[in-house]
Amino acid sequence: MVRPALTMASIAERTFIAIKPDGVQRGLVGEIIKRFEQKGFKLVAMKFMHASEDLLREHYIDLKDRPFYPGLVEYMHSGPVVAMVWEGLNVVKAGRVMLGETNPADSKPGTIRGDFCIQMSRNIIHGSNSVENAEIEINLWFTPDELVDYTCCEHEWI
Ligand code: IDP
Ligand code: MG
Repeated sequence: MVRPALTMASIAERTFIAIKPDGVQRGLVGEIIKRFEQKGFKLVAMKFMHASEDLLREHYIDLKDRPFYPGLVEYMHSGPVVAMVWEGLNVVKAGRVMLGETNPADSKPGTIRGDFCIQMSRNIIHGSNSVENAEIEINLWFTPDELVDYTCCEHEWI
């Protein structure tokens, strides 16, 4: 049997996922983590935290000139979030597909935003939109020692 070549770089791709304050308040933490686990991605880091306004302003710095930027920072600061790093083949792209579109109204049923929310300004989850941004966001939210290095038995088997 010829197996498709999987390079370490592609398997080890990482994305930054955050369950926003409304996702936490609505009790969707377990459901969201379950979806990433069931898909086959590997959890690398996770913390439950009330993010500072400085961190959130920096996280959304690309949107600083948009009219909704102050409200977005306020929303993200309104309660605790679950910040996570997930790893796996094409995890950035696959994560975005799992999230759905920015506007829940455009998100298909079966996606997280398609299944659990209705408003763009309360869309329960964040996911990096490129490999480059994932790296920036991971470095912004986590210190290197918070990224846990371990072997996942499932991955050894695959
Ligand atoms: P994304 O989260 O799907 O990557 P972005 O365009 O990066 O979408 O926007 C970041 C976040 O800002 C969105 O998830 C959403 O919460 C919020 N947002 C985006 N566009 C609007 C808008 O037009 N009105 C209010 N909030 C918005
Ligand atoms: Mg974005």
